[in-house]
Amino acid sequence: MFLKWKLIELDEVDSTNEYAKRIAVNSPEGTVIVAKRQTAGKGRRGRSWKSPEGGLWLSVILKPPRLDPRLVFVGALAVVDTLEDFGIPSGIKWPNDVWVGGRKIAGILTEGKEGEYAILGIGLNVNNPAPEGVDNATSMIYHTGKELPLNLVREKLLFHLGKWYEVYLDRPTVLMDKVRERTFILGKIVKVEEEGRFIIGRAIDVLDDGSLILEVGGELKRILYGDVSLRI
Ligand code: BT5
Repeated sequence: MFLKWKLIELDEVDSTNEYAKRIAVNSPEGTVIVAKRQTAGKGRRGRSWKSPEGGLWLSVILKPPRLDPRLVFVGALAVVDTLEDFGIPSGIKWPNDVWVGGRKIAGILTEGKEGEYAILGIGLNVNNPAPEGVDNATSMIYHTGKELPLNLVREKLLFHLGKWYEVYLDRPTVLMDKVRERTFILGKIVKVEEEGRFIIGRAIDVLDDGSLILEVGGELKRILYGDVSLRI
């Protein structure tokens, strides 16, 4: 059974993830906070996420049985499927970006408190121009050539989120099969930043637990969490 969404629509907020965290304990699973603009949109590790009007900025409150790093892929696959609905081919840059034609169109930020809640935050550039001062960003409007009804994009995204969340809960290996299919870095030489160190190697696989396998100087190395850049 799909989640029942309960929407909280805001004109402006600091960050939908922060708002979601403030209300998570007392809110049902499936509560969605969506804002027209964020004044302090967040990426990972204190980075900022540019969130002008025209984009889709939302956070979903979930109550999974346990926190699991693979939740990020629920968001990434939902974005990929949504883009496909609008005729835009995309791929996942492990672990939390979605790219179109070599540029980042969406980012996912998961947070949570064990035993209490998980927050799945998604930022997708839709009608907003790719933000200035950000390398390699793109927006749906550049690929469709026309503005899209934001509500329709949101509806599609929530539909796919509900679908992939069920797969994540019931059949996580099926979720990971899809992630492997949609991850465009496999086979490529990448540079990964892991806890302040850079590792260069060939991306070989994504394991069922969500980790990335790199081949570095003939040896296999497992990366649990990191920032990947393509080395072209
Ligand atoms: C992410 O972090 O990609 C996760 C972004 C999650 C944003 C959503 S919006 C709704 C919810 N509420 C929040 O406050 N956050 C979530 P990371 O992998 O750390 O990437 C951050 C980097 O992406 C920045 O340092 C910029 O280089 C780039 N960036 C910032 N804004 C962007 C945008 N609108 N489009 C593309 N790239 C952007």
